[in-house]
Amino acid sequence: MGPHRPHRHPKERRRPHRRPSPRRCPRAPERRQRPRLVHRRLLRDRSQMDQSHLHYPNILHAANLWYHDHALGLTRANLLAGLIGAYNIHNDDVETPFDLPYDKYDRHLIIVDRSFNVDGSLYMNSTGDNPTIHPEWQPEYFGEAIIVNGKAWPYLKVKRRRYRFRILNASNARYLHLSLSNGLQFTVIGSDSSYLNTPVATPSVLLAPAEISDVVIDFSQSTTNEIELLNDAPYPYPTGSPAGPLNGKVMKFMLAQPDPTQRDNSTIPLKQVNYPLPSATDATVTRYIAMYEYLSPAGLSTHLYINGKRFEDPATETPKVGSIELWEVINLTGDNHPLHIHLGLFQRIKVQQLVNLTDFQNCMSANNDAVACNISRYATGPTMAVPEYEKTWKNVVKMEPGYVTSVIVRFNLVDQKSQYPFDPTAEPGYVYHCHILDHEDNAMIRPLKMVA
Ligand SMILES: [Cu+2]
Repeated sequence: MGPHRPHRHPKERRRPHRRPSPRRCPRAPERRQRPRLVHRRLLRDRSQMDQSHLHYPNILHAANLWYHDHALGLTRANLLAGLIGAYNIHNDDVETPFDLPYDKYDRHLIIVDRSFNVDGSLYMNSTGDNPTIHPEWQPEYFGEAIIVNGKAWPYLKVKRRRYRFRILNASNARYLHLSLSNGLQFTVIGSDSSYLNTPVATPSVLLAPAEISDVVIDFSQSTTNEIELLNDAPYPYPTGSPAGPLNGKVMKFMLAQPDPTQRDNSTIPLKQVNYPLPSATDATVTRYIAMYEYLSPAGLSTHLYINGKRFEDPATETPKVGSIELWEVINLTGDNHPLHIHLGLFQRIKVQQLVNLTDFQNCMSANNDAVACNISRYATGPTMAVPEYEKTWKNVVKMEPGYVTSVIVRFNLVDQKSQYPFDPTAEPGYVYHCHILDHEDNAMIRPLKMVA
């Protein structure tokens, strides 16, 4: 959940300034009722370094988050360069009784894929697939090496006990389907934004870009001295190239010899939190959100839009503060997209395949209206189960290609069912977007305007 910048068109950003200054920040709107989340200040004395102050009231429930740059049209390059960080909200009252592994047994694993030049500098191809349309944009960045916490294919020495790992997929476009080479299970205790009501044991987790899995691994159960963390997600997901020998390996755990004197007092609580379950009957508004990808005559991607609209077109998603909505997300593209909604928290309740997809795509391309195109006639295919480890309030949710994904979106505080302690209707407002950074930049992103 990044800080929100005033809306600007990508092209505007590339227009050379008369007095170029890489440190220049946009001025903040006047300080009145606007959320403290976006409070910033620009020092006017150019001889000093410009500063920006962001105030986070941390009123969210206990949560695994991250923060990153969000420059419009340039997010993919800025995050690739490393402008990212993990961010936890901790609640002693809720979490201390859990007795989960803590301190040095509670680790962040921030996973990205990157390519490098021979001198070790980061490599990003800047030649566009359709250079006559866009000189430098490619639909997805995939790196050759897998990097964890800044190191390529690192190892971590661990004791034979429980560890907690907060695993973030901060890749631009790569999905990660993670498993352990000796078959050891993950016990998933939380996702991006929220604990699960009940922990879930699973041999693998699938993380789209920006998703987080909060897991416990019990190395005392290992029958081997080394365990590799593996990835077998195709790229692009789900029908791209299979992961190979380089990007199929993530890192290695090297286990210490058993030590009978060592005690592990940590636990995994059977019951964690008690957040409300998602229900379509709570929703007061239904929205249809269609994802489109546009191709050149040669079949190469030129850009992607949500609802066939540009980012700078007026906001069409205007939820009421405190409300709960049902969003029917219709993925008409060939790839999975991780949808991220700023401010709102959401989860999938149904993932249903579209039948006669080409007919429906043709109608949507011509009319861009799910109701007029009679979506209920097409949303009748088999359903796909939502993994148990994702059944909580999240800020990023995967959208299957050729499916309608029904999500319940909350615009209030999940744990208290109360409204925000700031005015979310204030400018500059919010956005929702695909969290494949290359898609978000061109231009799978739309404004989200909260109303009273
Ligand atoms: Cu996307």
